[in-house]
Amino acid sequence: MLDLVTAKGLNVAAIREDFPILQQMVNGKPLVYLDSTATSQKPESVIEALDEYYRKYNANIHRGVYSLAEEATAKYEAARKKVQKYINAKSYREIIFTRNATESINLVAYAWGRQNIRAGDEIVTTLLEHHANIVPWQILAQEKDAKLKFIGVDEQGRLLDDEIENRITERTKLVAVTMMSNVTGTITPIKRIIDRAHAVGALCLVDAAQSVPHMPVDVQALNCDFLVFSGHKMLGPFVGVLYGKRALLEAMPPFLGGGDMIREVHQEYSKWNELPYKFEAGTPAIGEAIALGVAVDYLTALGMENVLAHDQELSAYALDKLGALDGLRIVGPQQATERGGIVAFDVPGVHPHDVAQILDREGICVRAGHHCAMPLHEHYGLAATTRASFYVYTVPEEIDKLVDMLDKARRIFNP
Ligand code: 7TS
Repeated sequence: MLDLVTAKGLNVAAIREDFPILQQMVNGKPLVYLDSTATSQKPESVIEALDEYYRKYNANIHRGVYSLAEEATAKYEAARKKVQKYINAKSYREIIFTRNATESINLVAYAWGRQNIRAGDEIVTTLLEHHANIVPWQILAQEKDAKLKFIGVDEQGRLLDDEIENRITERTKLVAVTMMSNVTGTITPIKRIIDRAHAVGALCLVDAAQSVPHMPVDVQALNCDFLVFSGHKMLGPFVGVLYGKRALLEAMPPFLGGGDMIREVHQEYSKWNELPYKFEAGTPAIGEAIALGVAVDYLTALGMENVLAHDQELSAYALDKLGALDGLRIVGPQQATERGGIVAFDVPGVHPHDVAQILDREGICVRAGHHCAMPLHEHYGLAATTRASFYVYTVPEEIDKLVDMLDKARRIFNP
């Protein structure tokens, strides 16, 4: 086996060998997958882990006393500890498996929000957010007669410093903010925002759906109160994670009621299970969580500093090449060091869906639309953009193919 990392960083040629999907042709052309922001591809080891669970020890957890169930339980709990270590949480009890980042945010909005938000309170979010980090707060604010406020962005998609200061006030109870935008790729000044939230006595929830897969994240260093992400964006299967500080999770009522989240059930009342099980009602995605542990192993072997450096190198390359195309408008920071491996743009005179369709004929996968960030697109006066995004298996030649085809598309539509 070739080394996945060398002194120069990621050995992308070797990494690509681990991803079976990348070996195929699409529409007669080699697959060029530039949509890892939506979901990442999976290495052989992750696919094998999922396959092995279903073939060899498929059983429900936490109940059986037979060997198969014990093996499934041990591996599920071992995966939790891998995730704990990966984000440097203090305790495995602070790691809750959910369906995805969206469900993790809703868990906090329902369980913490309904207990703690009152009329007149303020929740602060930003214009960079994915709908998953806006809509649950809108629903909560409407229900409680609270107010949802937005921190704005400058022309390069960076959060406005003065609004970080003056939108977060004594009335703020929660700040819900992304660590990396899924449209502009902006890396936000997350530590400063968390500190500002704490200075006014508010809590901070970090949407790490794009950052945990692409850069080092340490929840103790950040001192965030909640942090959410999705396994499927970080080489793993469809399972999500909620991190929460233990004292907060202990004080919160359950989100969903059912099996596994209880200690005792009587006709009149129930007693809740200890953490993290209090928030894992019903049978969880067992094989998926186990395979997420294997994805964490893979990313850890690569080194998250190396992953970020690779993404930013590709971003710099893409900004340079795309920037040379006449009239093309790139949204987000001009400096690759201020963003991750995500580049969204507008090709004047060509609808993003047409762009994506033309690219698809060449085997190139990009996203077209508002990327579940309508407020940001509205702010920029754009109905939609085309988005290319990169990950550990992306090579510069794929960006060259994208740029060549965009140039052709531009000339077809604007003769
Ligand atoms: N937060 C951010 C920043 C995201 O990018 C996404 C998904 C979510 C939350 C929600 O994650 P989920 O796993 O619960 O769906 N982003 C995208 C995207 O950009 N294209 O498809 C999904």
